[in-house]
Amino acid sequence: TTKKAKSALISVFHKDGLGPIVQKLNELGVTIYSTGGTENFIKELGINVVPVEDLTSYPSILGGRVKTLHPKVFGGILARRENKNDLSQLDEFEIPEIDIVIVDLYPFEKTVASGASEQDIIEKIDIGGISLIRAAAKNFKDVICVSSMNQYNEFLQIMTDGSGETSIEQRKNFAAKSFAISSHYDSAIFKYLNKNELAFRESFDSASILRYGENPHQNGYFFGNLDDLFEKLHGKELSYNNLLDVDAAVNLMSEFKNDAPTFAILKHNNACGLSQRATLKEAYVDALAGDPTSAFGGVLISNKTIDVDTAEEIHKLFCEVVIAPSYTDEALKILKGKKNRIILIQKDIDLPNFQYRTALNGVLYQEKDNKTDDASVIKTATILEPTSSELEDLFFASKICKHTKSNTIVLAKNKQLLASGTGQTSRVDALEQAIAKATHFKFDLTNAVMASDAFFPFPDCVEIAKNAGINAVIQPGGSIKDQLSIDYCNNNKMSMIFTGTRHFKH
Ligand code: 93A
Repeated sequence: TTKKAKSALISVFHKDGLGPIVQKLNELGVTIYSTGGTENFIKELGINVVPVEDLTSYPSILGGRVKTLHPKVFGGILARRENKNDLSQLDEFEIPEIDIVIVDLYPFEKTVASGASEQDIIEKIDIGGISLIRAAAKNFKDVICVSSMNQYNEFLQIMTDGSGETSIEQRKNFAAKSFAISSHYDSAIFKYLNKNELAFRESFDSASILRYGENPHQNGYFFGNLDDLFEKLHGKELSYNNLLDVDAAVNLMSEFKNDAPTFAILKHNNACGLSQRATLKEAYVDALAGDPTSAFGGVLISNKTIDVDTAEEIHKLFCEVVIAPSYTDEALKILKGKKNRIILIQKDIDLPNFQYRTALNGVLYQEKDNKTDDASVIKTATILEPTSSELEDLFFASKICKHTKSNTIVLAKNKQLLASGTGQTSRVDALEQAIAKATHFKFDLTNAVMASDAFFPFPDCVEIAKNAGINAVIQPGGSIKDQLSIDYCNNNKMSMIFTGTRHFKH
């Protein structure tokens, strides 16, 4: 189990401290293979060194990304010295045994800490070095692996004491250190690539005590830093329910961020009014018209600066929260006219791209639904194509649908939300709720469009829609009974497009 080393592969980022080791190995008659920079360093000490390129008969390529990744290198490290087949293959392919591997990895963490660019950081993800370490450590029965400059001294001592011989205990000990190095290294890369999520988790350290939870008899807290996202200009503290509504509002409005003036009114996390118009005032007025009853006590959000005309209209309404990218001075003065009204400036900062919620005795995590239906993904399922204005309304409705509790049906016309069915246990219920609401507020559904968050399992929805005057439909498609809905549309001069993407929101 004691091994006398015949050859070593040395590839190190930090060369300082390596001198005495190569002197020693040279004295012991060990053949040294090495990579570019390390090879130069050794040569300058006047010590014989074989470029790894001579071993592989390959140059270092891709700007150094591939220099040691070669069977001639890894074969010599991984061959089991007690295995006849392994040894005869080394013979066959003229691969020398490598008994010592010395690596010091690209300084990934230091590069991240230096504030380098992403591209520079990515280049500092060591691939060949980490592979050498893992291979040598795996084969600790025959190979000793030095996996960091911090181990140079200890290794030199072993070489000196044993005259080039190492014991199985020493090799196993270095193997364990090697995997500590490689796992730490990969964890650092993981942390870097997940920095947003980790920063999010750190924000849990700062909890704000809320007045109460969803109801006054429940305690409530918010873990996070709202100041990162909003500048609060006026009003009382945001409550637990306000926060949920504000979250729903900013996610919904993110769909319309760069569009014409758009205004949305939310209640219980769903849009009860939303419209897009030439001016923000018109957008507000037509959003309110969608459901003036529900708008009472709602959360309002705009994608544009709130001007005085819009503020005058908003001021007539009792609302909990107003959110906008900015406000004119005059508009702000008017909105501040109600003591408790919360006025927020939404900063131009991306929200986290993931969601957590508790479930049973654990936590659910998911990526956000980042897919927005647009012309690039749709397929017309019917003979009739939607007209271009219907198509615009279909996408408009589908964006609202995505941010409304399932099951949902959204009805829209001329960039105005007419009504939606929200959080129903059946799609038919959702549609009937939407039609009843639209009718209640005296909307004419002729030529309105319908969006559904998920496919229609039966043709009942398209039939009910048609009877209400709707001619164009957007839905994911994918039911085994799609054809029944398609046939109904084709027989009744309706157009229907499939998006292929379901937008459940529970
Ligand atoms: O870019 S790499 O991942 N590709 C490789 O094949 C490779 N082999 C060794 N980096 C690679 N290395 C690393 O190069 C070592 O871990 C060490 O940090 C560095 C030594 O390069 P040089 O000897 O040219 O200074």
